[in-house]
Amino acid sequence: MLLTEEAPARPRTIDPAFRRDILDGLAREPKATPPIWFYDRRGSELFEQITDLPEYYPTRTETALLKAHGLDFARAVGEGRAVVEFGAGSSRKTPHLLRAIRPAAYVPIDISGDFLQASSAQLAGDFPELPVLPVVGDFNQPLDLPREIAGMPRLGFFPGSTIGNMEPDAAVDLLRAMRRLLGEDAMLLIGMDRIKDRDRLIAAYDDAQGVTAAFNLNLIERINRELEGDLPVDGFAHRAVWNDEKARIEMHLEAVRPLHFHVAGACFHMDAGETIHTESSHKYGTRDERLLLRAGGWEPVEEWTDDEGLFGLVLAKA
Ligand code: AVJ
Repeated sequence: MLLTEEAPARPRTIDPAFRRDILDGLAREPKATPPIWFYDRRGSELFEQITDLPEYYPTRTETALLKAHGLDFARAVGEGRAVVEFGAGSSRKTPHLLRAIRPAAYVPIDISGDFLQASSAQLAGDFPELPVLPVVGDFNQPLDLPREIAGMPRLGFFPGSTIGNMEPDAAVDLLRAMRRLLGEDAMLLIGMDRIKDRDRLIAAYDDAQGVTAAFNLNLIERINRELEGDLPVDGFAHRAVWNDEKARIEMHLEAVRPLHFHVAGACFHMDAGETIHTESSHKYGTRDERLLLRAGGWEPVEEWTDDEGLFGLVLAKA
C-alpha cells in the first residue's frame, strides 16, 4: 500500500489539543503533561525500541503468555466473536490471539490513522479470511463500532498494560465505557503489569542504553518543533522513580539548572531540581487487578502469568 509522506519538521498548523495540554500542564503545580503526546513518529519508534530492551520485561512477557496459552483462550472465549482491540497501533501481539481464537471479525481502534491503515493492511494480508474493520478514534471518547459486527458477541483486547497509564478512577471509567461499548455477552482480555521488586521496575524505565531517557526527552524536542518552544534539551534530565504509596513508576523531566523558556508565546520558569511529571505507569497486585476489573463492571474468569509473576493477562466477562 501507499505509505504516507513524512510530516514536515515544523507544521504550519499547531495541533490545538497538544497546545492546550502542554500549556495547561506547564502552568500546573507541580508540572505534569499527559503521556499520549510522547507518540509522534520519533516517539513511536523509540517506544518500539523500548519493547526490545533487556530491562523492559512487559512486552516480552506478555507476548510469551499470548503464544503459550492459545488453546486456553480458544476454550474460554469460544467461537464467532468479534475481537475489538483498544489502541491497536502497530501491535505485534495481535496475530497470536487471532490465530488462537479464529474470530469472526477484527476491529482495531487507534487514534493514529496512518499507523492503523498500515497495520490493518498487514493483518488482512496475513489473515485473508478475516474481516478487518479498523476504526480511527480515541477510545476514551464515545465511539461507534462497525455495523458489520452487529449481533456478534465481542472480545475486547487491551494488551500492553496501557491501562496502567491511567489513574485508578480513570481506569475504572474506561473499563465501564468498554463494557458499555462491547455489550452484554462481552469478554475482555487485558494485560496488567504487576507490582514487583523496585530495582527491577526502575531499571525497566531507566535502561542502561538510555532509550527510555531519549523517549522522555523527545517530548521536549516535540514541544520545540510543534509549539514554537525554546526549551533547552540539555537543561533536562530523565528521571524514573517508584511511588510506593500509589504503586506506580513515574517518569519526570528534571530541570538540571534554573530554566526560562517559552511555549507558543507563553513564558515559563523552572527552579533547579523542579520536574515535569510526564508519565505514570501504575502496577497492580493480583488482588488489585481483580478489584479494578470488578469496579469497572467486569468479572475476572481466568488469569495467566509467567513463572516470576512479572505480568498478568486477565480474562474477564461482562
Ligand atoms: C505503553 C504505557 C504500557 O507504561 O510501560 C514504556 C510506556 N513508558 N517506557 C509503560 C512506557 C516508558 C508503557 N505503556
